Amino acid sequence: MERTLIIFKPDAVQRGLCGRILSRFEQKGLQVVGLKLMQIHRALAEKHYESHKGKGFYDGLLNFMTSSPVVVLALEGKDAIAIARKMMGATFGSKAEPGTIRGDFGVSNSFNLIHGSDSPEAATRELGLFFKEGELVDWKPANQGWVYDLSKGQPE
Ligand code: IDP
Ligand code: MG
Repeated sequence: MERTLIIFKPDAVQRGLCGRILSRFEQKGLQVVGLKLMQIHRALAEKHYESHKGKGFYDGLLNFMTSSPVVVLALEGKDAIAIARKMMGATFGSKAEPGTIRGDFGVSNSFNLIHGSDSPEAATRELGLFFKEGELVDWKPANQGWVYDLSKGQPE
């Protein structure tokens, strides 16, 4: 099982889309193991997006991400990182395919509703930035044996 960090960005919170976006992940079968509303402070935004430092959009991105509360989530599942990225769609709503979160809920070339870790290394790093030890909860969903085929001992 893999864990990924998801952020419902300020535009998703302000537009009242958190419930609908979360429902998509729940319906898919990804399990919520961490969830909170928070305001991202500048230093945390800088750390989170440090690989983009120096790019033209970097300052605007930091302003956007710190401008209003966000919801951060840790999602767990087999291949959760790639599955969540696929569900998010291409970076901007103007290009993202219909059926994806960005494709269905946005049109902007700047505000794009959601962040998702893009690799196992990024997920580990980002989960560590946004969740303290003890904030992630290990639990077994009652329907796990119907979300996955567990007959061989591994989720399939
Ligand atoms: P991703 O979120 O789809 O992985 P990245 O290219 O890694 O996209 O960029 C990180 C974030 O930086 C994007 O989600 C978006 O919020 C912002 N961003 C990227 N490119 C631009 C741009 O050209 N204008 C404004 N914001 C941008
Ligand atoms: Mg990225």
